[in-house]
Amino acid sequence: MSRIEELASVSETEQGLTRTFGSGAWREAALIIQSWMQDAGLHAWIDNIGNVRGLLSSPSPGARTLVIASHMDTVINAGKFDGPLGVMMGLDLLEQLAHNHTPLPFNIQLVAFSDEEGCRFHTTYLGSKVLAGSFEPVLLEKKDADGIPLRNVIHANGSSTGLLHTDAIDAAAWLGYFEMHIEQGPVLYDRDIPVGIVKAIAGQKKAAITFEGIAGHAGTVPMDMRNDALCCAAEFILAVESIALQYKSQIVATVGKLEIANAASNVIPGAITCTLDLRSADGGILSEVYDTLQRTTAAICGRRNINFDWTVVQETSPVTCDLSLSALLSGAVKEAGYEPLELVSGAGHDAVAIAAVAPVCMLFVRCYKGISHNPLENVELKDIAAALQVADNFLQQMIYQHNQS
Ligand code: HGY
Ligand code: MN
Ligand code: MN
Repeated sequence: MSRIEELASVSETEQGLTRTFGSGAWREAALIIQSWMQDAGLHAWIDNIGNVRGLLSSPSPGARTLVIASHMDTVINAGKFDGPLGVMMGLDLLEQLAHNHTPLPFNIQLVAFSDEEGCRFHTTYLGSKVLAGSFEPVLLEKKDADGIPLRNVIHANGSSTGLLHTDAIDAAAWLGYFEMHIEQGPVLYDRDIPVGIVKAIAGQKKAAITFEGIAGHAGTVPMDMRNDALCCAAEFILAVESIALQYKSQIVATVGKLEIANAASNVIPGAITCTLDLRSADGGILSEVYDTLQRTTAAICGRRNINFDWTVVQETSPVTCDLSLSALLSGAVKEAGYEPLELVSGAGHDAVAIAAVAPVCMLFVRCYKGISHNPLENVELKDIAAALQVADNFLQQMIYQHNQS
């Protein structure tokens, strides 16, 4: 918990916690985490995408690798547990294994991923994509709000974009992936259970939409002669809400960012850019709602004589967690004396990127009222202890099973 508090003080903003890819605070946090890994007896390094990596090696030649990970970057004005909690709990587990000199039948690598949230370059999983070997070089051209390409930020941190491919773990070398993370939802809190097993992670479709109208004088243009881009965007946003509501709990839809170009109180907005974030555990519903929204947007803009541009930012299919790892995790939950409750994650996680190359499993930890992406995010120490007990049971079971095979 003291490490969580220390990391929470490493922010690029005076007030609150914001730590985005490549910032000074992000670099400082990486070095702190690396030093903690070294003190715990792990071989630790920072790779070319900024992941902090700590390795406990098995004496067995050709041993495969179990990765225990979460992320060290945050959203804007974040809570202090989303990401860092999973890394710090993994550090505790490996610290114990190193301290006890537990002979490992497989390698265990702890990873603090450099960019899960994607707040700076609007594309998530940069760190986990490098580890999975699925990082697309075209991402290096992505620019932040100041027009700085990702490539430049990587170089400015002393890393080489040409070596990113060497930071991947070969597909054949993966044994599995285990992530501990706060639930970021209210189910565990409402059910009064400290931990949950993730059975699937929702798919996502993200888009950036620009509405082009005609800027004008707020005092002189009659209402029926306007091409007001903001009124058009407002109708779009309410359509997003009403269409998603028709699917009840099967989908969530959010317009989280909206920017008015050249905003002024006496100017009719001429250009608007906003984001769309659609999530569903059902890939069919996700596509159906996405297509409906595209058609609806065209109809609204047609009626209002507004041009629009729709750019896909990210699409990830729903991910199902590995059944045998999840069964082991479920046994570990029962062994710790808790009800093994399975949950679908509406939030995305680095496990999504890793699922392409390895079996993944996730353990959720209860958080206060499910609040997250908010400074009020909180986790009780007793729930961290419960989750660590479960995770230790899980690891001991994996070690036992591999020693038997
Ligand atoms: O947006 C998400 O689902 C995660 O917090 N990156
Ligand atoms: Mn997270
Ligand atoms: Mn998050």
